Amino acid sequence: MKKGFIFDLDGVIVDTAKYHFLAWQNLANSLGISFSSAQNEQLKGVSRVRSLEKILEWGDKTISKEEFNRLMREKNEEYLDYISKMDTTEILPDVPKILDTLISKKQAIALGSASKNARVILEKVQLIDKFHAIVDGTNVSKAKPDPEVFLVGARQLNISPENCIVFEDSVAGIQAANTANMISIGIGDANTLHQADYIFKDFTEIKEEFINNLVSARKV
Ligand code: B16
Ligand code: MG
Repeated sequence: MKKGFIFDLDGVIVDTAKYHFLAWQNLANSLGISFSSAQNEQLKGVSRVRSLEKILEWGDKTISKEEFNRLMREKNEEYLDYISKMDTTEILPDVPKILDTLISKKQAIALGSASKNARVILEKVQLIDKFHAIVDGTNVSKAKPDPEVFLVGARQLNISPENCIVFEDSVAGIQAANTANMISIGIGDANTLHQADYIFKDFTEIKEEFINNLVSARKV
């Protein structure tokens, strides 16, 4: 049976959260706002606009629309500078292995990310050719936990949502997959991702038998 396997990017394929953190932290500090790694956790899977809104809320700051746009641009320029130096060593453990396993089983593979920089990152880590569809922050208007990004992914793969499986590291992403009526697989901390149908610390914990079961399973 052909299923649709949809992968989040940041936190699932690569750890770009560390670069978002550095860039947001510089921006926050320039405004006199402190920004911790715990706050950065809360920005995972959140769009760029909403991330800046949250930082300003935390710092109790109001700024003009022009300054907001300038800060967004500067943050992204710094982030792009970090990701321009990325290479295949930044791929998270066993990601190429699972992609190749799915390809060998003739499964459909999509990316479902909030990032507008997703294509550049996939090119830098040389994984772009493994994906049959790429849905990112440039294709969708509603942020996770809205299911739009995954539903568009399913449509592009031409697979019905209940035959799709989502790999996600964020709570909002798991909620989006569940709302889309897809099988949700949390990659990361079991307590944080308890709403997922299945949870693994990382892809090294996923055995081929599990993949085989997914290929033949239906969401109940
Ligand atoms: P950009 P994901 C998300 O990626 C990140 O987790 C989140 O921290 C970031 O703000 C968002 O992409 C937008 O990224 O500024 O590059 O458009 O986890 O959905 O792959
Ligand atoms: Mg993520």
